[in-house]
Amino acid sequence: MTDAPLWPDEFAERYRAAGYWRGETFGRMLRDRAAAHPDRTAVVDGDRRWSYGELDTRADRLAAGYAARGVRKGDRVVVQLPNVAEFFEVIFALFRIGALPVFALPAHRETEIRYFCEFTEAVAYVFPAEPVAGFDYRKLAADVQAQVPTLRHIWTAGDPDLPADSATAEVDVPAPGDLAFLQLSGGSTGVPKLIPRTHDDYIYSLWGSNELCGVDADSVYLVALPAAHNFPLSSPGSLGVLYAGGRVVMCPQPDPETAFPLIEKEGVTITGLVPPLALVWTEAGPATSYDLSSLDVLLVGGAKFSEEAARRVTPALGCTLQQVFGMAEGLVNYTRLDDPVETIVTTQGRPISPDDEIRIVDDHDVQVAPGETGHLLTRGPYTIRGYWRAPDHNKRSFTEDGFYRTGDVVRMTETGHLVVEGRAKDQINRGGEKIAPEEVENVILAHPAVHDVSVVAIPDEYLGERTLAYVIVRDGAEQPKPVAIKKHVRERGLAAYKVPDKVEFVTAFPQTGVGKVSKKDLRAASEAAAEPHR
Ligand code: J2J
Repeated sequence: MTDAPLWPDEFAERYRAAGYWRGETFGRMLRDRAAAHPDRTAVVDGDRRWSYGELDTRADRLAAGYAARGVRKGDRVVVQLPNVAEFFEVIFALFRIGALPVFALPAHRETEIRYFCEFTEAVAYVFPAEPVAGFDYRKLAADVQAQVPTLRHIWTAGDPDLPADSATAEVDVPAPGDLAFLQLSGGSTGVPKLIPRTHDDYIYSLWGSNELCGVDADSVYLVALPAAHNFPLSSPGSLGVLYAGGRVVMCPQPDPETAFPLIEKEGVTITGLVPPLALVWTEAGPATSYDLSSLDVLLVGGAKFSEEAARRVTPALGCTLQQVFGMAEGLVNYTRLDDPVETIVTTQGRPISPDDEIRIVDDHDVQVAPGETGHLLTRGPYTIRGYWRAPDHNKRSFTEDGFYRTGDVVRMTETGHLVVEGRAKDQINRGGEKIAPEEVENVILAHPAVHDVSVVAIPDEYLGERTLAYVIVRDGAEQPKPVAIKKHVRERGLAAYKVPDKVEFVTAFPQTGVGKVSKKDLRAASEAAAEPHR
């Protein structure tokens, strides 16, 4: 078994013949754009404006720097950067030499970063030079390096020692069918899974998205969500807009106070938000003194957007709403810009590609009747065939004929649009941020006073879901305060969004027939107990 199970030859040939896989690479793509329009602005970050020519030159210099320090094709490099221009310099430099960025999020802390470095046997970790939201990554970098023997280098973004001043190093350039990077899965297991994406397949998802989202060289995309997340990266995201020759504007924070002035100043035409942020923008829109008239399209996805909230977007912000239901594993669905309003506000869209195969099945993998609700399975030209180095898990997450089990419960309308009705995977979707209960449970279990724990979702008006940890205290131990459990999770080095919102102490969990904790019963109990809160 190879690290990354890719498409069987017959599929690869079909996707190439159909013109989905164009034989491009990210390194080549930037070079071509820079040659075609060197002076056009590619990236804006505060007062800094990098043209395509400048981004291309910077990526080349940094690529030479990485290569000169021994980073080679296929090596993994964990990249953890906020929404800054250097994000693109770093990833294009790595793409050029065929090294694989592993896309960490700025919120990740030591436990997650150490795991990514260890599991991928990363040779380098690239982190922010300056603290982000009060967190200094330098100590984390040093601590992780001390623990992970493969990690030869820790580099800040824009590291002044890095660009090679010698001639460009000889590099073994990647082929279109090679892996381009490892993206993170939302996860439903103890540790996050890594998603291997190739140049060919990801680039198809970019230009396929561009066509459906009206992105062209005049588009200006605001990166409001964390740049490394699959949604703002590729749906159509910063990389889609760079593919089209448009302009990418980095937004350090997604709140209206930060984003609205940037929309006015840069003439932003398109951006993407998770539902809780879309609600905040919708509330702030009508009263703002900033001119938002350039904004044509607001994409909302990552979690279910309620019909009621969806209806308010266009009146409040004056743009078209486009719902997007996507996943870092591949499949992305969009409502079409010219869909009837009723379709836009009540569905999560339909797939990018005519060759995205959709199966909706019951618990026994038998296809349900048209219009019925079931588990969504999918296969296609930009959906992975397996996670990276996870053969056992892959047997569960993929069918024998290569369909990915999304864990989402959906139905299909007569027009082929999907409506997300629920979820079968053990995952919590906290306003678009995905949490694997098992990962948090493992950390809480390490607390000396804890005998057992179960982390479940509770409904939340704003976030959709929040997290609740049910804790059983060890015999003879004193019951800790809820804040002590939260502090423990934080101190063990997990991202803040994984810290349980609520902690409750119980003496027993509901049991399933086979004697396991019944998450379903726990969830039902918590839903019944949840008071509407404001
Ligand atoms: C309900 N659930 C949704 C939606 C994602 C574009 C947009 C989003 C992601 C993303 C992405 C949903 N309604 N509109 O990668 O390119 C839930 C589903 C799905 C999971 C994937 C993109 N949009 N979801 O959110 O990998 O449960 O990708 O399987 O983070 O988010 O999460 P993720």
